[in-house]
Amino acid sequence: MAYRALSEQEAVEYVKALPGLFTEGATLSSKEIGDGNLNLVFDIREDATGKSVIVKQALPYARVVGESWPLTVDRARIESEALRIQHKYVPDLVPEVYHFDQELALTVMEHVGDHIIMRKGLIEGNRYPLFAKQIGKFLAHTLFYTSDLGANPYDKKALVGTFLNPELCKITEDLVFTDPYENAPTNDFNPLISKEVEAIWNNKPLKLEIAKLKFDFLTRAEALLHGDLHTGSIFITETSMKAIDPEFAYYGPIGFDIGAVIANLLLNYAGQHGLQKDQGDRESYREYLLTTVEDVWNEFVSQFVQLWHKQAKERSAHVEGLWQSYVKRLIQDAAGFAGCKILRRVIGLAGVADLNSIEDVETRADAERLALAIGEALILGRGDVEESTDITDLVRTVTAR
Ligand code: SR1
Ligand code: MG
Repeated sequence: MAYRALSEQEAVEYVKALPGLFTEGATLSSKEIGDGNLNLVFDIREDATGKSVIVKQALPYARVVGESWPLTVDRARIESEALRIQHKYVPDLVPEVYHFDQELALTVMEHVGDHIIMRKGLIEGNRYPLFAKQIGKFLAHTLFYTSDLGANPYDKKALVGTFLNPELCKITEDLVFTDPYENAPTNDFNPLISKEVEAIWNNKPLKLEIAKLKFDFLTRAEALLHGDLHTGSIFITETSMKAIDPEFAYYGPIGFDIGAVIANLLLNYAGQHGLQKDQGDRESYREYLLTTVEDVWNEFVSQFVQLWHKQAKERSAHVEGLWQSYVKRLIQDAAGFAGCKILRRVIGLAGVADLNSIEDVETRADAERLALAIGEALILGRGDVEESTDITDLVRTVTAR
C-alpha cells in the first residue's frame, strides 16, 4: 500500500487484517492519542477483552511545526529496528514490536497499559522509587551490548550503517548544539529572560565547550543510542518503566543518552519554582530529584562495569586502568550533554512542560534562569566531575546563588 496518513478507522482496518493480533470479527475502537512533536499514535482496543495495541505512524513532516518542515518517514524503520534491538537486551523495559510496514512507515507494538508519561508524573509530583534501577539497567545493557565492548566488531559496524539516521541527527545537531547559542529563527524563549539568553550568545568559553560536545556527537560512534531519552520518551508506573520513541537512534556517544535523562530530571528540578507552591514540598521534591540523578548514574555505572568485567569481548578492554578512565570520560560527557539539553529546552524550539506549564511568566522566568545557570555550570564544570555527587553539588551551588 502506497504511503498515506491513516485515519482512526483505517488504523482499525489495518490491524484487523494482521494475523494473530485479534480474533476474527472483533469489535475494535481507535483513538489518535499522539501528543509528541512528530507522529500519529493510535490506541486500538477491543473493549470486550480489554486487549489493545499501539499503531504508530510517521508523518512526512514534523507535526510540531507542520507541513513546512518535511521529514523522512524512514525514521519509522529506525524506531522499529531500535525497539527490537533494545527489547532483545531489556525485554521488561521496552515495548515489543509486533509488525512493521515500511511503505506506510507504521509500527504495531505492545500497548504498555496503565503507564503515564514520566514528564507528566514528575509535574504532578509523583515519586518513582524503582526508576533509577530501571533506567540504569536500560542504559547499561542497551549501550554495552551495541558498543565495541559487547558486540562483535563486524556486527557493530553493520549496525552503524543501519542506523545512520542523518535527518534526525541533523535536527539534534541544530536544535541541541547550534541554534540555541546564536540568534536563530528556530529559537523560542520567554522575552523576560532575553538578557540571560544574550549573555549565553556572547559567552565565548561556553560556546567553545558546546562546540566540542557537538563534535563528539558528530564523530563518536560508540554505541546505538536511543537518541532522545527525555522524560516524554519514558512510560512509567510505580513499579514498571518502558522506554519508547527511539526514532532518533544512531551510533553516538554513550554520555548523550545518560545526559538526556539527567537533563530532564534537572529541568523538572528548575520547574519546581512554579510547580509546587509550598516551599517545604518543593525542597523535599528537589532533594528527591537530585538523589534520583545520583542513583541513575550509580546504577548505570555499576551495571555497565559489571557487564564490562564479565562480558567485554574486546581484548583491549581488559588492559589495566581502562575501565576507570572510560567511565570517568562517560560521566564528564553525560554532564556536558545534560547541560546542552537543558539550555536547548529553555532557549530553542520544543520546550518542556516542566517549565512551559508555569502560568505566571515572572515565576517561569525565574525557573528558566535557574535552568540556564544549571546547564551552563554542567557544561563549564564537567572537567572536574568524577562522581554523581559532583553533578548534584554543582546544581546545589547554582541554586544557592
Ligand atoms: C522537530 S522535533 C523537536 C524535538 O522533538 C523531539 O522529541 C526531539 O527532542 C527534537 O529535538
Ligand atoms: Mg519522541
